[in-house]
Amino acid sequence: MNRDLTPARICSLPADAFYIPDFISEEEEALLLQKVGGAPRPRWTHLSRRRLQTWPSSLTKSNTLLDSSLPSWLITPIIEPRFHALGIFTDSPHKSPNHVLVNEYRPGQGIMPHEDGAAYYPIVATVSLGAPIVLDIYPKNDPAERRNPQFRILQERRSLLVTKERLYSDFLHGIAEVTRDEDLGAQSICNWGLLGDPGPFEVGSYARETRTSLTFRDVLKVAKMGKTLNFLGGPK
Ligand SMILES: O=C(O)CCC(=O)C(=O)O
Repeated sequence: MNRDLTPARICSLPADAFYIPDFISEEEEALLLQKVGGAPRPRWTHLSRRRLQTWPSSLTKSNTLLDSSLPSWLITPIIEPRFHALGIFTDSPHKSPNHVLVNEYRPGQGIMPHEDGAAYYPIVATVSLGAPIVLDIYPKNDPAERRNPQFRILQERRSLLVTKERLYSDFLHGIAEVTRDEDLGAQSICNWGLLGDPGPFEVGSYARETRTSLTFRDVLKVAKMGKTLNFLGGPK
């Protein structure tokens, strides 16, 4: 896998991370933002520092996904044809993502350093919409280092970031709760050489605007509905 992703590899990171600017077009971005914005209100979970949609549904307490399709707007054109053409989920058990989290961050919002954990196959593909944001990467086993990220990845709007393997399992990731991302440049941003247009960031900072992410994952445990009904005492 990843033959076509080789030029997108973020070489200064431990295996493996890939960054592709302009992964989707402006029209596709506008349509995706319209679909996210048009989702019924109960789809949103309001957290203290961001809001979230979970597609097709939240996992059960035992980290199981009840088998159900993703909506078509999350499949085409991102998963099919682009992820499949790049072979992004070729090694994962279901050969395709079956779960998507939609996170929306307003200026000043973020997400604490965390790991995605054992519910998922260790690969995450993130499409950024609306505005850029910096993702911070921290070593997992060194709490003293939590204040200073070891690596910083700048995600432009419409870009794709794929993180997997060691970067998934041995590091934490988070987004700072700031209204400006600062200290930007070739020395501090590990994918600087892969940016589609570094121009707007060359002044060294930018003001945050509302940024939405679509994070595609493969949940390992999937329960077929029939089995779930049996479990719930439904028809045998
Ligand atoms: O919005 C992002 O890019 C990161 C989201 C994230 O860390 C997560 O969903 O676990």
